[in-house]
Amino acid sequence: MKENGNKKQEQLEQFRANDQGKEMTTNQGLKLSEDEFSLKAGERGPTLMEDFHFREKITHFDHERIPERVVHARGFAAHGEFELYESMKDYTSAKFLQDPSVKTPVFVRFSTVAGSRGSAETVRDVRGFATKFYTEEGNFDLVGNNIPVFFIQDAIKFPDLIHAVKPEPHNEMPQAASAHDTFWDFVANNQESAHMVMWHMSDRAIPRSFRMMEGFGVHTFRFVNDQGKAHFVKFHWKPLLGVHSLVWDEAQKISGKDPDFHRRDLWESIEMGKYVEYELGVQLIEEEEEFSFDFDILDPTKLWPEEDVPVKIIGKMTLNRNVDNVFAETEQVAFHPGHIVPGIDFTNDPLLQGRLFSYTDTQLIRLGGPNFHELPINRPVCPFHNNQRDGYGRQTINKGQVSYHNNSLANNTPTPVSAAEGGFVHYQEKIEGHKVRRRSDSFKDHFSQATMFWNSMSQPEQMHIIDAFSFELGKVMSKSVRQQVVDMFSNVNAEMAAAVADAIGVTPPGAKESNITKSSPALSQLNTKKTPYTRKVGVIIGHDFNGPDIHVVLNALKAEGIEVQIISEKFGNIKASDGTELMIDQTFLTSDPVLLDAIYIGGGDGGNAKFNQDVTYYLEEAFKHFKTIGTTHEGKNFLKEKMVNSSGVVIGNDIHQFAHKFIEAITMHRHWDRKIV
Ligand code: HDE
Repeated sequence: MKENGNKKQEQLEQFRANDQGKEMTTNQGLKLSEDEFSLKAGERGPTLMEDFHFREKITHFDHERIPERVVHARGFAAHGEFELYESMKDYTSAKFLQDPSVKTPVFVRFSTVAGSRGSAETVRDVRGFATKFYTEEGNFDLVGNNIPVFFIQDAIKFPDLIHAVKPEPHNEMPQAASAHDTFWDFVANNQESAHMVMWHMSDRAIPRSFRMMEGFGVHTFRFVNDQGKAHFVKFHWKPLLGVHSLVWDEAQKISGKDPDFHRRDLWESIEMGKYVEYELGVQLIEEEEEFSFDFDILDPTKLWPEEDVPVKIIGKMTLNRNVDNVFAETEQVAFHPGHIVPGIDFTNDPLLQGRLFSYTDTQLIRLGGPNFHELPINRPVCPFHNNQRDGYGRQTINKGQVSYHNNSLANNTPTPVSAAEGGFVHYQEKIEGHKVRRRSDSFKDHFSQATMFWNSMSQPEQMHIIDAFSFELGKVMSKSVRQQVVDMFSNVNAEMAAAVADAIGVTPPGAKESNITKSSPALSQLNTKKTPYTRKVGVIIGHDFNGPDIHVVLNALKAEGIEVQIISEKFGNIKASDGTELMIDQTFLTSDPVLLDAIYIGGGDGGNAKFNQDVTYYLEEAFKHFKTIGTTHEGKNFLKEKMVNSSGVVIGNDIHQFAHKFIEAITMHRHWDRKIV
């Protein structure tokens, strides 16, 4: 990525340091002559207090850790740019949404919610999708998730939700998992969670990649144009690779084989120059239409079905640069839904209102004081001036004697300015009401959209939801909680609840007729974009493989941007029958079928029983996880009978035809109609 022209990168460049090839000094710049031995009174004597180098080094080390985020602790981030397709002038005065020729630098952090900073990444969880736009008018943070709704309707319940989902306090188990008593007890006793829980039990909660998931602002925001006219708006990120997920058995195994699976995938993509793209979409509702829906548009447990309120695609974000230092950038970045710019404003969504308090508050403990906005990653790219002063770690050297307003000694500057000059003016919504601790009746339908979500799922997606409930509730010790949950979800779909009840040994709820027949095809991942681009294929070969044929396949895969991993027994080169050689990228030991999207058994001779055993394991796992399998030459001999006529298993004679069909099958992501038992 070019530094030039990207204001954020130019700014960060001033803070980047390269220690390689340099002489070692203390933090005071004193050159050191020795870094291995502390200063002692005699070679075998005690360390001296005077050893400033030892003290500095150890003290710094002792203070290296900061508190992890109370939620979203495990995350990974990248830099990029946002470009607009068409001016949004009619809807918003936000400067970065006016001119399609302007590129806005962004920083995006993806995260899981429940796990601690070192937890595995492919757990069943919501994913955070937080974007900081460094605009000319200040930072705009779109702090969203990969699920468009939330568990609760009022921010005051957030500590309860998080206490319930985090490891239980008496034994700190289980890590990064909702499959335990307290989470499900919370669900059953806070039924507003029903819709979100359906998403949480669906494939959305185990994404194949950060690059293959949607992002949602969740709340309803406002766009306000330069005439002061407002629209309600919801934000969407749509990945250009489509929305794709893992299967649960695979996700669990990846947690052990590669706990860094998602960050590695993002990191490697960017390093390879296969930049990561999402389109930004907005759903817009006229102010006058606020009450025209059968749900309250301020209720964060509701989505706006795309078929009713279309998503207008307005721009594209490209992530094209990895961080230089995870702590300095990813860990220290401070997002806040309250970081907005003129032309964008809040609504009275009670969840959003509470978030506006929480995010600064949490940075104060996490980043150690009120000056976190001065950390390089958090600085806006436009100038900032006010009368705030001092505090831990203050970096700005504010000149002059005046730090108050109003004043005459500095001509009453810095000065607030009018809207015409770019000053932020809150949208003047008329508010009337009694001061109450209550929830509007319009927030009380907890099940209609949960049922709509269920109705929108394809058959395999519905099966995955039933399996997910059965797994999660199967881990719940309290039979009463299991029963309560099943009873609750019979309000979503009775058959689903009955299937779960059967799996977990509780009384099936009585049959209930739901009158909700609505579905939203946009919610099913079966209707998503499909492309083989950047998929990872394991190519398994033995000695004396057919060189020319394998090269036909490899070239065809690479031409589609598919990543190829040549796998065999040992590292080194492997010889084809024509004498050519291929370098092995991974061995059966270092790779694993769960880390790959598809397998190609290209033949050759392993020469021993271990090779056959390993190939069989790779095949069985790939088959079980509905992945594309290709075989040619001697590779065909490994196929079990159940695999031969199965969907997504491509068996080749003509090598060109095989390559074509194999890629077609990889494009499908998974072959759900395959019978795996
Ligand atoms: Fe957050 N959330 N949240 N949240 N959230 C935090 O802020 C909070 C909610 C989201 O990569 C914390 O800096 C409350 C919804 C993301 O750094 C904290 C409520 C959505 C991230 C906090 C919510 C989110 C956070 C912890 C209930 C989707 C990670 C560390 C009203 C729209 C950002 C931090 C990153 C992080 C509070 C609900 C998304 C404690 C009180 C809804 C992506 O401030």
